[in-house]
Amino acid sequence: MKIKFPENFLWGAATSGPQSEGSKDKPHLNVMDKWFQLHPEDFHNQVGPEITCNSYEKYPEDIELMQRINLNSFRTSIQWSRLIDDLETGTVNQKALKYYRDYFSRLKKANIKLMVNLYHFDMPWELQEVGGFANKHVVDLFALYAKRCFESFGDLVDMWSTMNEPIVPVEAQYLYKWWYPYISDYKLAAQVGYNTILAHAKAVKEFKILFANDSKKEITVVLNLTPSYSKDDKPENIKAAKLSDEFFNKSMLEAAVNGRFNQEFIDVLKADNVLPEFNKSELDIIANNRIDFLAVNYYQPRRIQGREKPYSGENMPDKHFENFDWAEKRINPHRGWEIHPETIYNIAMDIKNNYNNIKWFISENGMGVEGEEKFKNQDGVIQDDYRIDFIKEHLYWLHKAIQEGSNCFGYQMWTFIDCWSWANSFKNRYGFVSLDLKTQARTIKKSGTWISNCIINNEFEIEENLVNKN
Ligand code: BGP
Repeated sequence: MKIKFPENFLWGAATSGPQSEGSKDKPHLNVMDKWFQLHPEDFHNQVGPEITCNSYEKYPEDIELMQRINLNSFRTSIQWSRLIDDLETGTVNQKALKYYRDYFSRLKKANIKLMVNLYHFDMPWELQEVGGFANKHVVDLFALYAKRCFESFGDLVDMWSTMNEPIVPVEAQYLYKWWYPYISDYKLAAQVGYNTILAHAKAVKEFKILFANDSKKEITVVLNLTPSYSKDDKPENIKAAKLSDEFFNKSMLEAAVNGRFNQEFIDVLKADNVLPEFNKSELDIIANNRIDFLAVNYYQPRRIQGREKPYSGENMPDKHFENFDWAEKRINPHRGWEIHPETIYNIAMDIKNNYNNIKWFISENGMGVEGEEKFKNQDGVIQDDYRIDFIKEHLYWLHKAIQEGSNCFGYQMWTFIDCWSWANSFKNRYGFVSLDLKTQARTIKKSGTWISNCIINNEFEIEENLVNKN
């Protein structure tokens, strides 16, 4: 069956500054750089973020590769810890300015639509030390940094995003101790979540002021949506799944799209005694500075039930729900994440029906695989047919949603060239292009060639066995 996409559909790939540039010439460390210095043993094979893909030096070559696989869009992020010399006054580092301007200009010349994100988990270390987004002064410094970015690159960037997955540091750094500084504190996490939304809204405010006379300039936030499915129809499980959605999806989605928080969510935070400190003028900033379009990272859903036994642990969101292991799930064993392509359709319909059919696109989707070298053919090209099937299945459901009126205008994969990741380093590879860590050589994978054909034709052929495979 042929699947055809609308004209001008954006096809691309996403990465981030801290995961692709390397740290050469940066005036500051960020929290991930420092975490590696303090605890290299936390990182897969003890590989840190100093080099990553060295896109700091190799970006001209990278852009040529993007052209070879016909990408018409690309996302990366500016590193706060690279661009700004004096974090308090927001003075711009001249080397960084030159680097990003050249990088972005070359993308423009190559006709690749550029989306630039401002924050991808990479809090400058000095600011992390004073609390990161737990500190409202840091919120203001973020808005200042955002303003510098808009001023410095406004002429080169097609689409802007304030942050990537703002709920993730709340979970990883302040609730579940996955990442440095390994805090588990529900009240603090709620404050960090709220302050992060405020930082986003203050950045949007700077954007709207600076570009008040240019209605073509648009800004978003990249949200990772992980819809919660209830184990069954029992009211206590449905309620638990709904609440899990409030915490991990709707909190950010409502604030970004509708400028508000759901009353049900506020009531739960109040009852749990963790309501963050806020004031009326901050709520006004959130209400008045909404996004122009939405960017969605989709990897996996959540499977949720009510607590089976009475909860006796610490005060945590988890007192209201727990994960359940769905026996029928398909899983990517390398990353441990469920593969459920149909969820992309459900997300699209939720946006259509409950978020004013706001225009949106998939800003990340992907499959991380360990040990891909074993799939190399004689020419050294990785035969990642599993990734091609993964993309086809997700695009099938996305296309169905578009046919049913979803306002989706693009699809970007995580990632372009295999990149470094938080704690996992280079364990799981996601790219259309493989990276040899010793030589830094880049080689297009089979999926890279596949996507280049898909982009040229704006369509692809899907086999019957991949349709409705869920
Ligand atoms: C997303 C992040 C990316 C990227 C990706 C893959 O949540 O935005 O930064 O890393 O997930 O995840 P991981 O690298 O942990 O496998």
